[in-house]
Amino acid sequence: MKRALILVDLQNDFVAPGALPVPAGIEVVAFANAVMPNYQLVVATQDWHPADHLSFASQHPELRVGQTFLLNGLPQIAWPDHCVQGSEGAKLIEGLAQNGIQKIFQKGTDRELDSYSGFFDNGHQKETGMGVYLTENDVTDVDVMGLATDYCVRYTTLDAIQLGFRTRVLLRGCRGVELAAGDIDQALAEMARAGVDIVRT
Ligand code: VGL
Ligand code: ZN
Repeated sequence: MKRALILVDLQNDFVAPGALPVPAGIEVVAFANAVMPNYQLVVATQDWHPADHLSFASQHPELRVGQTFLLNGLPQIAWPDHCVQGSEGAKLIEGLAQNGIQKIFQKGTDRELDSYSGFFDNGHQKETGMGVYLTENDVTDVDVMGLATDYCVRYTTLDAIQLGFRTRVLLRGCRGVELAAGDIDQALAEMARAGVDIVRT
C-alpha cells in the first residue's frame, strides 16, 4: 500500500482577496503543511485557464456570475475570471510548503472545457496525466484535500474512486464555495455514496 496526498487548487484566487475566494479557504494551508510530511508522495493540482476561458462569465455578455449555462453540452457555472495562466491569482499560495510537492498537474487549460477534477476535464475527454503518474509511482491510496469541497475536491475524489484508488477526503483540509446553501453537505453525501471515506479528524 502506498498513499499519496493530493492538494487541490491551493491557489491565490481561491482565497481572499482573490478572484473566486472560498470562505475561510486560507485556513487549510497550515493543515496542508502539517500533514505533507506524513506522505511518501505529494502532488498538487492547479487551475490554469487561458484568459478567454469559456467558464468565465466575462466571455458571455448575456450571463452573470453564478448563472448556469451549457458549455459544449455540459452544465456549466459562469465564474468570475480566475486562475489565468501566468497571473498572480493562479500561483500556489505563498505560505504553502511547495518544496514538499513532487509534481503539479494543471487543468482547465482548454478554452472550451472546464475541469474541476484533477484527473479529467468535466466531459472526461482529456486526462491531466495525474492518474498515470500516481499509478506509475505505485500509489494505491489517495488522501484529497483543498479547495473547493463542492467543486474541485468533489470531482477529484469521484474520479479517484473511479480509477480504482482507495480514496479519503480530509475535511479539515477542505473549504467549500456553497453557492447555494447545502452544497457542501450534498457534495460530501455524493462522495460517501461513491465510496470515498470522509475523514473528519
Ligand atoms: C474551482 C470553480 C472554478 C475549484 C475551479 O477549484 O473548486 N471552482 N474553477
Ligand atoms: Zn476554474
